[in-house]
Amino acid sequence: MTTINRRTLLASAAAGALVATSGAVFAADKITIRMSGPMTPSDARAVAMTDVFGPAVAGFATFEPHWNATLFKQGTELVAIARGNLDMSITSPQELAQIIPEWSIFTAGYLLKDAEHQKKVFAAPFMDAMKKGVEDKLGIKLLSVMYLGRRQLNLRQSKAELNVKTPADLKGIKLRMPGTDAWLFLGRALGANPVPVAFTEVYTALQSGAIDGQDNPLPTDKDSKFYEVTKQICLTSHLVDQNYIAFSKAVWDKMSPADQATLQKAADDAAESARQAQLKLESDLESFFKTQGLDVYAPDLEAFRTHVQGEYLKSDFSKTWPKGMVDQINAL
Ligand code: KDO
Repeated sequence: MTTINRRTLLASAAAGALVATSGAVFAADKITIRMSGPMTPSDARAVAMTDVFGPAVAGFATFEPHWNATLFKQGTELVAIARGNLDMSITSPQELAQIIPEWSIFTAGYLLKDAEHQKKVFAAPFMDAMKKGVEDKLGIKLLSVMYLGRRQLNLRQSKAELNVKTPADLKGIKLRMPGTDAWLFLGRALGANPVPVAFTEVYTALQSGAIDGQDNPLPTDKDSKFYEVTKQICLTSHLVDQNYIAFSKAVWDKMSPADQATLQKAADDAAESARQAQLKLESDLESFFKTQGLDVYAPDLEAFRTHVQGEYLKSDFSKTWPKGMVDQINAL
């Protein structure tokens, strides 16, 4: 697992900003938009990008997606866009927080409430300065928010072997988290021993026992077949997880206003389509996992919420959050 250090990221992003030319290839009248992400092609977000976004921009662009992190490793896409080597990705607040610490506000457990709340927060005026910061520092436009789902614990042990009621029950559990500081902190705040592993390696790590478990929303557990190599899902709902459709500002600035409007709408429509698909999957999947022999149950949610929120409030992360923003988020 490559550990990404904030100084390295900032340095390479700044260098990239100086030399940033368009990563997109401008043909006579069409551009090629290259996108990279770690999700599988059957993930609802990937399906929406392929079926909704691609056709909607086809009048002026060829959409060229690369799934399963085949073009860029998970977590390296932002710098690739900043350097002009990539045009688009689906990024996360955890990745943004590596470079711009205030984004860690959206990595805090038990803050956002649901998919609707996510949408309202993303559109709120107090987000303008946050988005502008990403444009100025990285040359990246965050076009739309994508709902990944409520993250749940998914462990190799059965409930009979490990009945998770409170964070104390996770002591010593090797919980895979993506390899950024904010993700690892979330793992610790849950009471576990976080281990950084790239998304594309998770299935094998569960299978071999290198890790005891991982956390992801139910649609991801199904799509990436984690249920084949685990025995329980504990419904902690500890993070209403969001991703953002990230687009190169250098490419955007070369487009006509009409094409910009079409691309913006395509991103919003793809995000909405994926959101509806994820929500439906989330409500259907509990029974599917039970039929696959997994224990699916809720822990003491109040114990998790109190513990996790307490850990964040006393952490260094919360010191970087824009003043008053937690209240503004809660008020929506
Ligand atoms: C993961 O690595 O667990 C994660 O769910 C983190 C998300 O922010 C996002 O990167 C996601 O992976 C990928 O899009 C793959 O689904």
